[in-house]
Amino acid sequence: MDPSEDDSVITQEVLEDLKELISAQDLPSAADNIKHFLDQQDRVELNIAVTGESGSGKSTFINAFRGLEDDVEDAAETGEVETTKEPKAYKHPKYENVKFWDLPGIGTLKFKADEYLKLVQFERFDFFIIIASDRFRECHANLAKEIKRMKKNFYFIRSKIDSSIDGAKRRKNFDEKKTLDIIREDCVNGLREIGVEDPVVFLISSYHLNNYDFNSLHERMETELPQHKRHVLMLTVLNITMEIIERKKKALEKNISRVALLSAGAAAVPVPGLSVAVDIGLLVNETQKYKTAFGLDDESLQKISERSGKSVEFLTSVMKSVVCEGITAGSIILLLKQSSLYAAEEAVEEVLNFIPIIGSAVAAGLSFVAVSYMLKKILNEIAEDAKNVLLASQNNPM
Ligand SMILES: Nc1nc2c(ncn2[C@@H]2O[C@H](COP(=O)(O)OP(=O)(O)OP(=O)(O)O)[C@@H](O)[C@H]2O)c(=O)[nH]1
Ligand SMILES: [Mg+2]
Repeated sequence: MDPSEDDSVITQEVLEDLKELISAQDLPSAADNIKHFLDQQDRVELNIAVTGESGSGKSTFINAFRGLEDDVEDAAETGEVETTKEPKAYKHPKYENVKFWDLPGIGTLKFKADEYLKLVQFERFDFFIIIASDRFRECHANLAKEIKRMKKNFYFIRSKIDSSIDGAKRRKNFDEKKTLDIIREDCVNGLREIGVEDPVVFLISSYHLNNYDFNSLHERMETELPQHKRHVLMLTVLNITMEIIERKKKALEKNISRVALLSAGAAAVPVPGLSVAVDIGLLVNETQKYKTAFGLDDESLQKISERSGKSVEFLTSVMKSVVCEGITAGSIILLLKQSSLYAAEEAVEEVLNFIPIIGSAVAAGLSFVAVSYMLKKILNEIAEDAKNVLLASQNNPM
């Protein structure tokens, strides 16, 4: 979609948001509460346990999820021989509160499932990922049963799907869909037998996360997490499919009303030449967050380049958003100038009904509308660029 088509930023939804954010408070108290909410959101922790038999691909999956190659510093060690003997936490490179816990392989332990879970201190995990690289076995059943008994959630992954497909290709009458169905059925039946209702099995290749079921796995994790943890899981995922980019955009969009109101709060400074007063630093920061979340910062582009074999210059050549060149107070003011032109009088008036502060009301109303408009436009453009970069990394020649 062309971002300019989406001018009507003051939708009913935004007004409802605003009503709720302000409720009976004055602007400074509402801004304080929002600041608290956003600070908390940045500090939310997520602890994801990855378990399964030794050699099933746990460490490789953790690296792939974090967008790291297996052989870089900070990557979880992987290999043909047993490598993970103690629970070890790996932080997400951009969101350090998100930790992936690489647990020892279940097959080699002499412990029973309940002892194993106690040993790894299961309470600290938000949920488990059980990885199986072959048939569904008793050790998977025991572990799944025990995790359920401990009232924790788990997701069952059948890994190394790329090599299963390669193997099946050698047979006559190879049919990819049939092969995948058979693999899935085996695990689904195993889980059903131990009493899991509607079992779901995710077929994954850590070498090609954008294929098979990674997207649905991530979507499912997101919907099943408590509300306050969803945002951070959404931010951490790599932009490897169009669906993920869209979901990420929706998650960031939810904060726009809050950030717009906060920017019109205590730290608002009048912008010369405009009848708005905003906290420019906050807006620079928020825009930078979009860029990082969509993997358009220098470091992420470098990694995409290494993974795809396409040069950084080629990847940046498909980016069109003005903020991709660099985000400064000056560039934000320029965008704000354009956005305040779009701030229709009726919209400002509607907003004013909710911002009951005499004196600065008009400026606050106008600022809210202009900032909301600007952030939405930037977010749309950056998400479009993320899609362009994704396509460029997959298809185009160098
Ligand atoms: N083809 C293919 N190979 C994989 C995949 N994931 C892992 N492997 C390979 O499987 C082997 C074991 O992977 P690891 O990630 O070390 O397995 P692990 O479960 O962490 O093993 P332990 O730490 O010993 O319990 C390595 O040689 C990986 O390269 C995958 O998606 N596809
Ligand atoms: Mg390992």
